[in-house]
Amino acid sequence: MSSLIWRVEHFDEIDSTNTYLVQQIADDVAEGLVALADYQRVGRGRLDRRWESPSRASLMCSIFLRPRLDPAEVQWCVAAVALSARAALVRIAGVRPDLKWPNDLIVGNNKLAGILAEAVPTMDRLAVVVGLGVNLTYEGPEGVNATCVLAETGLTIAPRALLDLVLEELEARREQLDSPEGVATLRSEYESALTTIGRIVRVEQQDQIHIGRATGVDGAGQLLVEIDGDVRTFGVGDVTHLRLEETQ
Ligand code: BT5
Repeated sequence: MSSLIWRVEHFDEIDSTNTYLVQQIADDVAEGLVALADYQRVGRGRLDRRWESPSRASLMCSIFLRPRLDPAEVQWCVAAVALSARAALVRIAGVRPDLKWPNDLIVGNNKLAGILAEAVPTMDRLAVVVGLGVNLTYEGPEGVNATCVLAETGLTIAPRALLDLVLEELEARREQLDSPEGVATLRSEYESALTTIGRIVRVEQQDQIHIGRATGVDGAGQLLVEIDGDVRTFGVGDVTHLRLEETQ
């Protein structure tokens, strides 16, 4: 996709880069628009959760993509951004987080980054805003298992420097989103980075809890979990990696 040009809008302060970008999306807006904020008043996680960070202490950005995917395949956008962030973190700081399905980058058991993808209805192809928060010098809110690049490496990284590498890494993966062959390549990179696979997991969905062994992801990036001999497919949910003693 040689026509893809990243256009970064930088804000000292904003409510949420995702909210802003979703509002900007119209049929004539080309993909590649990126919002970057030093501080978010209402940084958002999934459901009604929050992404918290002091000013410039995490990378807070959102990226607008228009891939040739079905709405049910939005998870591949999450995968593309997560893998790009991971590769960028290796290059800039030498830290290689694992991916935790569906939307976290973790080091050990601690969350380093989170992703929030939102599909926007338009007349044209699928439009997706992918928000990325990466802790740089902030170790996350009280009581949350979280970490940051500074704590892991001793390095203080500027948000913009990391963003530029994420976008560079995303160029090739963005192209993969447009063809079944590309998605297959992305899927194998995703499966090898997903530490969830092979683990005993607890999947929480609203009022239901399921426990089983994660065996892989399907063609839409949904998590496959073997529960009592049956393989169940999960498109959404909060996953906890369990230690063996927690399953007994
Ligand atoms: C996420 O949701 O992890 C998605 C985070 C996406 C944030 C980016 S920042 C730029 C863009 N604009 C936005 O408004 N959002 C995106 P979820 O899996 O639901 O996790 C949310 C939970 O993570 C919270 O309930 C807290 O427990 C925890 N949390 C909040 N801030 C954190 C932080 N800085 N580091 C680690 N964990 C955090």
